[in-house]
Amino acid sequence: MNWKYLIAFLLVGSLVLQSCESDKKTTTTQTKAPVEKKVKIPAFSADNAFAYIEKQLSFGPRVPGTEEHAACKDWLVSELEAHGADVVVQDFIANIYTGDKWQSYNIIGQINPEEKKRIILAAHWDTRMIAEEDKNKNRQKEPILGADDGGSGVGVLLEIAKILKENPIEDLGIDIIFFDAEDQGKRGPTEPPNLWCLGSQYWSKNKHKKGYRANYGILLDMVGGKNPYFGKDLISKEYAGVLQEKVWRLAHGMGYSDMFSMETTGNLVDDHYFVNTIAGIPMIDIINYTPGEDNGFADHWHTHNDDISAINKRTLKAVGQVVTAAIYKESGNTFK
Ligand code: AHN
Ligand code: ZN
Repeated sequence: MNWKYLIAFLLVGSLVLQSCESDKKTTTTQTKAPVEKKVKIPAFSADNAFAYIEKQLSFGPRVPGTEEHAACKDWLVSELEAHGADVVVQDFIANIYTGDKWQSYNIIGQINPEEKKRIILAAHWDTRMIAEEDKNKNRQKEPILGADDGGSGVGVLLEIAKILKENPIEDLGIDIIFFDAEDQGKRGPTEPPNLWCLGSQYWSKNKHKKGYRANYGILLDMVGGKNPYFGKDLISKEYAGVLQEKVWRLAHGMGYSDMFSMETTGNLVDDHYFVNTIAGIPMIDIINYTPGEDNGFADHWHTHNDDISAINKRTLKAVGQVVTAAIYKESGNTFK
């Protein structure tokens, strides 16, 4: 065979092959299942999460507009950056129901910022300006330390940021969002829900990046108390029911059925409510709430007993390990 024929033969052959491939492409465009990879799920350290809570408490109560709050913000930013996150601080003024206008900050730590497929892990980082549930009337006007209510979710997520630095994942972006001014709302059955969760409302209307999208989000709120009851709240069920189901099934498979209850709880207004309804991103809440009991929250809730003694390491471990497993399984496309 002479060279000219050989080259012509190869050219025609490759054209035929190419056309076959483009045929294949056009016929298999629907739901091509992503490749499943077995990923190792790193161990979550409850000791580290506990230390991150202690560190937050060392600043004092983190009420928006105070020095303690600003100092803790700087530390949170540096800690996320130390764990390799690309951090955006979103400044805003929180208009509190009292008429106060407080300087507030949403803190967003982006991991793999260029990845299209993204998951949000969120918690509020502010602490309540009053202790209206405290038995001691003289101290009800003082702000709380918020070890569980404020500290716990952040502590768990900082440990997850550390894990992500030490065990990098590919093909998946994570945004750790610390919402501010969640807990400065007005209590009462007739009060509008939008007096709460001012940071998540602000973020949902003004995302940190133009055109920002995430596949879904997981919110942690009061995830450090002893003997918690993590039931399925109805807001999560309505807007992100499939995800809620998957996370609760995962928790049961990991041996945490004593904390994660398959029962539904109630319509809990929390940061996830606004992310679901305003931003349109499905987000579930893992929150210690027992319906029908008094206010439904733990005994230390909105009291001065919400200090480090309210924190239980086994609870931190359960929540932290479940969320860690969810994201590593997601990165391996085996979260089902
Ligand atoms: C209300 O009490 C309206 N929502 C519960 C959200 C919350 C308060 N999370 C922590 N503190
Ligand atoms: Zn609270």
